Amino acid sequence: MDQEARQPLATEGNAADWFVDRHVRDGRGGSTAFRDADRSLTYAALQRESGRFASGLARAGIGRECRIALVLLDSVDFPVAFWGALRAGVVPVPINTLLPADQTGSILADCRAQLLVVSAPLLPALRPVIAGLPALRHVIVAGGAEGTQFAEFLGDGAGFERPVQAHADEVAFWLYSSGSTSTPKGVRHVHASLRATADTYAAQVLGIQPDDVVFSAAKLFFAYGLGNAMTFPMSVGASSVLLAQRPTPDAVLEVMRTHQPSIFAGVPTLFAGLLAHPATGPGAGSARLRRCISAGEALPRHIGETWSRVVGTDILDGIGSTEMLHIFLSNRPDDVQYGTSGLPVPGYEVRVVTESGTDAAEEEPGELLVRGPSAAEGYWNQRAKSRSTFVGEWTFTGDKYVRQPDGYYRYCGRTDDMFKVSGVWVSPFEVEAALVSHPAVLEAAVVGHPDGDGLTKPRAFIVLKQGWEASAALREELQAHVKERAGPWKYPRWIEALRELPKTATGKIQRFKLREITGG
Ligand code: 3UK
Repeated sequence: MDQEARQPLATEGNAADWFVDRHVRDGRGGSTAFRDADRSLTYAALQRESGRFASGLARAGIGRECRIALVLLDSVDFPVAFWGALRAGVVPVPINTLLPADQTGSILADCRAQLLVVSAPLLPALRPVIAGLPALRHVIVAGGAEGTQFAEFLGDGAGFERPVQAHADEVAFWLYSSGSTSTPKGVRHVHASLRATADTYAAQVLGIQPDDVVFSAAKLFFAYGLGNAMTFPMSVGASSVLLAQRPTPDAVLEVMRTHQPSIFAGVPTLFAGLLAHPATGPGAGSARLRRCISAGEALPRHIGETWSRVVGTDILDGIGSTEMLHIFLSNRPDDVQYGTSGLPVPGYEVRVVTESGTDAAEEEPGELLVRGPSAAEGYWNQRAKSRSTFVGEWTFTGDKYVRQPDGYYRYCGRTDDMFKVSGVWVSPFEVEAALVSHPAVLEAAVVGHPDGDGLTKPRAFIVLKQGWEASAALREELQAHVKERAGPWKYPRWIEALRELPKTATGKIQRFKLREITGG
C-alpha cells in the first residue's frame, strides 16, 4: 500500500476523524456545529480551529498523552480545545466548573495537567491553587482580557490538518466522577467509546437526525452533557446550542424560545423547576421540540406524567454513569414507562445481582451491573477501586435496581442508601417520589433514622413550593399521602422542611450528609 492509501486507516482510530473531519470530507463543512451567545462554528471552522489549538499545544511543548485541564463554561471554545487536544493526541480533562477551588486544585494535581484552559470569570477563584501546582506550565484564559488569551494561543494549524494517528483503544480523555460519597476519581476513556455511545444510545434510542438542534442544560464537563451537547449532534452533523450560565428555568426557557431546539436534555430537578414556572407550556417555548431526555437521578413518575401533559413531549428517563460514559438503560420514544429506567440500550446488557452474587429474582432488589462497549479503561491511580468496579466485562454501578415482571428496570436507590423497615427493604427514592407527587412538595430526600426503640424508620427532608408553609397539619397530610402511594410502613415518621437539599455540583442529593445531620 502506498502512503496515500494508508493514511486514512492510520488516523481512523482517532475520534476527531469521525466526529469532525468526516463531515468536511463528506461535504457538510458548511453546516453549523455549535452556537453560543456570541458565536457560531461550522464543522469546517471546527476542523480548522481545533487544528490551530493542536498546533498551539505543540508550540507550548505539550506532548502526546499528557493531560490538559479544561475548566470551561459551555461555549464554542470547549469543542475547539477538546477536539484540538484529541487531534494532537493530548488528553483533555474537562473539570466541573461548579466545584470549590480546593477540589479543582486536587483534581489538577491528581491528573498532573500541564496546561489549563480556564474561562475568565472562573480564574480569580483558582489563582491561589494554581500557584501550588508543579506540573502546570501554562494557563490559557478563554473569554477575558487576562493572561494568555485563547485566541493568542492558537497556532497556524500546520501539521494538524489531519488528526494524529491514534489507536481506537487508546485513552482519549478523562472525566472525574462526581463523587457523591468519596473524592472524585479520574475515569479514563478511550477514543472508541465516544463513537460507541453515539452508535447505540444516540442513534438507536434518541434517533438523532442531521436537522436536529440539541440543547442540553447539563454542561459539557459532565459525561451526560458531553454526549448530549457535543458528540451526539456531531455524530450526524447536527447542531448544538451552548449556554454558559447556570441553567435556571428562566435561562432555559429563554434558550428554548430563541433557538427552538428539537431535543432537550435536563435533570429531574430542572424538569420540576420548569413545571413550577408559569411560562412553561406546550413545547416549553420551542415549536420544534420532539424529544426530552432526563438522567443523573431517577425521574419521579409524577414529573414525567405532568410534563407529558403540559409540554406535549414525553421525557425519556435513562441511567448512565461517568464510568459507562453515557446512558445504557433507558425508556424509548413511544415506549415510556414512567417510574422506571426502561430497558437496556441496544449494545448493552444488564444484570441485577444479590449480595451473594447470584442473579436476583423478579422484583428482588440487587446491584445493577452493566456490560457494553463504552466502559472506561479504569480509574487513574486507584487500582483497588478499578478492580472492584470494572470486573472483567462487567461494571458495578453501585445502584440498587429491581427487574419487574414486564422486564422493565426500576431504580431503588444507591446500594448504600437503602434501608430496612420492619424487615422490608425501603428505597428512599420510592418514598421521595410519593412525597413530590403532593402539590406542596418541590423536592424530597429520605434517609433511614433510628426511632426511640433503635428501629430504623424513614425520615424525610423536603423543600416546599412557593406559597406553602410547614405545619403539623401539612405533615400529617404528607404522611397520609405517602401511606396511600408507597405502602403503610414506608411513611416518613419525621418530616423537616429545608430551604434547599444538600447536593453535589452535578445536582445529586447527598443523602449521606442528611444521615450525618441526623446521626442516623
Ligand atoms: C445515578 C441515575 C436513577 C446513578 C450520567 C447520563 O449521572 C451520570 O453520571 P454520574 O457518574 O452518576 C452516575 C450515577 O447517577 N443516575 C444517573 N442517571 C440515573 N439514577 N435514574 C437515572 N436515570 O446512581 C448512577 O450510578 O454523575 C448520566 C449520562 C452520562 C452520565 N455520566
